[in-house]
Amino acid sequence: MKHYYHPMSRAVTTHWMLTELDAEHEQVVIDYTAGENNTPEYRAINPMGKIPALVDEGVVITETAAIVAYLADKFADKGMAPDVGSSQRGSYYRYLFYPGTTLEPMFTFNQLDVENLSPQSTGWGDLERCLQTIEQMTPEVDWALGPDFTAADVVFGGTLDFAVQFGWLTSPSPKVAAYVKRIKNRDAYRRSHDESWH
Ligand SMILES: N[C@@H](CCC(=O)N[C@@H](CS)C(=O)NCC(=O)O)C(=O)O
Repeated sequence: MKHYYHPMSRAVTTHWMLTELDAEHEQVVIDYTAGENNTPEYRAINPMGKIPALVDEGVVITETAAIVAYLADKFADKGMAPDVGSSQRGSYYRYLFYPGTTLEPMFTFNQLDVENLSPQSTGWGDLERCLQTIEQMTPEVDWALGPDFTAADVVFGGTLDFAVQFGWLTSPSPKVAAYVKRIKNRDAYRRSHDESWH
């Protein structure tokens, strides 16, 4: 597997997942600050010019959540995804999809301070609705799906961690702050993130 990565990017989340799994891979640093993501070679892998990307047996996987979910299934013996067909799998998908489809656009639009967006017609509603949902989805103790840490935490918890780190989420509730702290205390998190994140 080739993992296309940069330490100051969303690829830290996929790198963290690879570290949680102890998955053997080749790390290819793409310095997007120097335009290395815009070469024809890299655009052939991901026409979006975005990192992370994972190439496994000739198949390209892009999108952080898709890479994390793919790895959880590939290394199923590590127990980072609930069984297909189980009801927990439904909750799992919610944690996997919600951050990319709803939280990320909401945080982006919120930063841009765009006016006149109707929460009824935008898929991400608005900040207030998202904050209530984050609060409801954040576990009081342990992890998103219960006592076991799963890929749901890498995607959902990773997004909350990013949001706090980059000031998109300025006043996390005590419950959210405690969950992010539990995430940051994981050994694999600490091994995969620069000290400035710890
Ligand atoms: N939807 C993508 C977003 C990835 C993304 O935005 N990556 C940024 C770095 S965090 C990037 O590659 N930016 C370089 C560019 O767009 O030129 C995902 O979830 O993986």
